[in-house]
Amino acid sequence: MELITGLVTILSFYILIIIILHFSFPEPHYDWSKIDLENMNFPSEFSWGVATASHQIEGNNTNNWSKFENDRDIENSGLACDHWNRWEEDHGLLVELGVTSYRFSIEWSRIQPEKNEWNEDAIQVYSEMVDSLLQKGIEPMITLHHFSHPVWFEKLGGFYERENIDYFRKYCERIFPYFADRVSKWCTINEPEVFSIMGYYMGMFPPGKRSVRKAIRVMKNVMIGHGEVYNCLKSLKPDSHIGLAKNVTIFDPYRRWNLIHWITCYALNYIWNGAIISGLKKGRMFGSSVKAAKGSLDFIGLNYYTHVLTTPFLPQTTEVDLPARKNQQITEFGYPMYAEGMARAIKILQHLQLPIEITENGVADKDDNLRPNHLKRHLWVLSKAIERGSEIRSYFHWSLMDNFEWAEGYSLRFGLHHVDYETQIRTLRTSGMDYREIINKFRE
Ligand code: IFM
Repeated sequence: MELITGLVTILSFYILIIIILHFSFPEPHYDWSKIDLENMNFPSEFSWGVATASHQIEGNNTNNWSKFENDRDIENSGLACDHWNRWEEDHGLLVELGVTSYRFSIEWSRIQPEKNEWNEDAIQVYSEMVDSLLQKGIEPMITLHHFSHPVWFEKLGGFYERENIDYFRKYCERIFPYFADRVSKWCTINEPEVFSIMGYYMGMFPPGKRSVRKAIRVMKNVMIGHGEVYNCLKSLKPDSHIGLAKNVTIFDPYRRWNLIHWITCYALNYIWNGAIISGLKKGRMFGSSVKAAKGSLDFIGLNYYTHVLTTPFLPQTTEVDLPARKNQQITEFGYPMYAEGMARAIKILQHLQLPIEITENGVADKDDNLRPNHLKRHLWVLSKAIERGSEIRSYFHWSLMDNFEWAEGYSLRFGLHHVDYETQIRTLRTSGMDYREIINKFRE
């Protein structure tokens, strides 16, 4: 009898916890068939953009990534979109889309190919890019580190070694003055959590390590690096707007009645999102100090793609389909389309009490079947968040054109423009035309 009473008490307690969790952390799914996607509104000063990154489009880079591509049996980025030679033509694509801003990254390995070698010609090319954008009325946003860096820096241990942060800061300090009079928006680091976890835990990015301890150490160092660069650049030009691009992935328990799934969800959310937010807010992550990162932002960039349904048996690679809810559409990256999550990601970042820039959002979809709807759903969610009072200043679609998708190579196509890699011909997709129409409707 006592055993039964005990079991009933435990069960009731378990059910109570699950009920509390279920209602405290809902996982909304809209009935999109009842939503009028035309019903959106954006303020006239809202900034409309697209985003790219140097290693994914420029071609012929020699950096930690090209080395990794050669060392591992993965697709080579090679000529990519040959953007280094075709950037003027590509700026024409921006004009055709009607965007008002463009986020791109400067390739550290082009500027400082060796520890003691600086390439002024490369700086000049980026400088001409900035001029060309400004002449076209397009505001540049520059990312200083988007997954790639010089081979010499990687050989020294990259961000794994705390003392190497100095090299990154000195590099940023050196190039910033070339642009600071013309560029006011900067992202120091793109997706610190993706960079650390993919490179040091999943082993799918360079340097291909598989250790939780190493991933956490790198994440902390990257955040210290971000903070130091922020402080340094702000001292050079206090009115610049400097932030970082945070990939916010939403985590939901796969089975909402399973406490283990909730616990996994909580842990992953802390590792992926919470630790970085805590570093930026309190100067602490994973129980240790990252003091330089505290308060080191003028805006927070949001890169939003999906939600992950958690179980303790999560895949150790991105090359599999992740679990999804019934009726969810699965993107070619293997994760579901979940526009509702963008509102949740915005809420998470609001803890920082800063303006938000949507620095990335897009979908891998080679035939453009999903992208038009994907784009409109996310913009609709964004428009509602703005209506509710969120301070969101921009939207940068990922990406201007198909490009080298890191570990997935050229198999995934994220572009508003299709790229024929044989001929390098770019062709605007239907989703690109839709985006152009939306921009046109709301642009000042
Ligand atoms: O292509 C990447 C980008 O470099 C960083 N954010 C996610 C994109 C799509 O996977």
